Amino acid sequence: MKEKILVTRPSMPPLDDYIAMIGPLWESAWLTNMGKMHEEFQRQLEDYLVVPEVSLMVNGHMSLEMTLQVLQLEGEVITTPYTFASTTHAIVRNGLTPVFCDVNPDNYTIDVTKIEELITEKTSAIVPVHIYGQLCDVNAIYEIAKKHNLKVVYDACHAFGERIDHSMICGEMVETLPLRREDVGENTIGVGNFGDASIFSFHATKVFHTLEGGAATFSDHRIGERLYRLKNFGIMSEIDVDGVGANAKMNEFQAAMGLCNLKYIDAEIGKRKQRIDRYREQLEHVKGLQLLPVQKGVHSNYAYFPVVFHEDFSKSRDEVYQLLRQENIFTRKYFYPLTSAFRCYNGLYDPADTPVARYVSEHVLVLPLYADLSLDVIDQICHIILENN
Ligand code: T4K
Repeated sequence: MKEKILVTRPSMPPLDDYIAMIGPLWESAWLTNMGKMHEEFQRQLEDYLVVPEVSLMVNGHMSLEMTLQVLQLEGEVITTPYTFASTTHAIVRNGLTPVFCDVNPDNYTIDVTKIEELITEKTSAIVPVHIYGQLCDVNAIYEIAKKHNLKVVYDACHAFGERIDHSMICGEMVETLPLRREDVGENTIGVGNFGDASIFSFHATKVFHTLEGGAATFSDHRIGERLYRLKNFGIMSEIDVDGVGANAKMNEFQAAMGLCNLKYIDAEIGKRKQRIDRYREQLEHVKGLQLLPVQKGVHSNYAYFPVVFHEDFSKSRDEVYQLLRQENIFTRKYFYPLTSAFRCYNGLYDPADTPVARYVSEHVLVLPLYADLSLDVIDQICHIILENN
């Protein structure tokens, strides 16, 4: 391949759209600290995600870190090690102890049958991850959290814009959700409505981006008020600071990019679907390859295309990685190593405690996927994978 193919490539709105959007910023000279673009983007996002409230942030990581702080958690937090560094770091940077639960072998989200055995009197919350946009078992997590009085913060960084059919959600939980009229009308629920809060990333590499950026969604207005202060150092007024906050604000240029990209998001998701369909046509039902399941009742955003190369496939994950690299195609081993195996946590956790997560991380490869990826390139990638199989 002459051209280098990377695992992803940000979708860019037409340049003229962005220039028109940021023009007023030169005139107003108001560049950050919750300006007009920020307000408008927040409003449009609440509509798009169909959630009661959005708090915009500088990135997904700070959205999680700040939200965990706002909830004033203590002690232990049950989460999974099969994720990006951010999820675990955000817990640790809040002075909390991550307790790693294994993932289920079908879609690599938290194994809800193993959560309860990890709960102790120190447990204050669960931080599940909708990994690759695969929705966790939100019904089971709701039941466990209610029974043990735990907070739930979903890392939904991969799940932007996803929706689930009402019929898939247990009746009792639906009654607790502060659903907006649009939700009921469309008979689907935006993924940001589950738990006490959900966190999204708008990093350049995501389905939807604001250069860098992120957000928390929630229904309790008090969370929004505290986030609003804490993302700006805890400043209440010129002379009053009431909270050990940080600087986690989204600036006006990020918000402007968000407003531009929001116009194209449905088309973006549609193109991703076409590309995933092309991969699936060739890789589905091949012995030794495991693709993500199509989740019943979930309106996917087609965020990633991971393949697990089992031992009975003709090539190992690392061989496929190398073969593709020789052809100028750069896949990624998301998510290897497990966060519990990171050098910075050396000796604290044992990856053997989460054997399914460890196995998946040692066998998974995320293949290139973005809206403008040519279908021919996908065919070539599949050819290289399947050659001599
Ligand atoms: N929770 C989860 C589950 C997450 O996956 C993430 C982020 C977070 C929380 C935290 O959200 P943020 O704080 O990041 O908003 C990338 C992204 O930087 C990261 O946002 C993402 N997850 C993670 C899965 O992927 P790296 O270390 O792989 O990034 P990098 O620079 O190697 O880029 C990946 C590929 O994208 C490269 O092949 C090049 C291409 N690329 C990258 C950039 C930055 C571009 O084509 N253009 C670009 O501007 O982490």
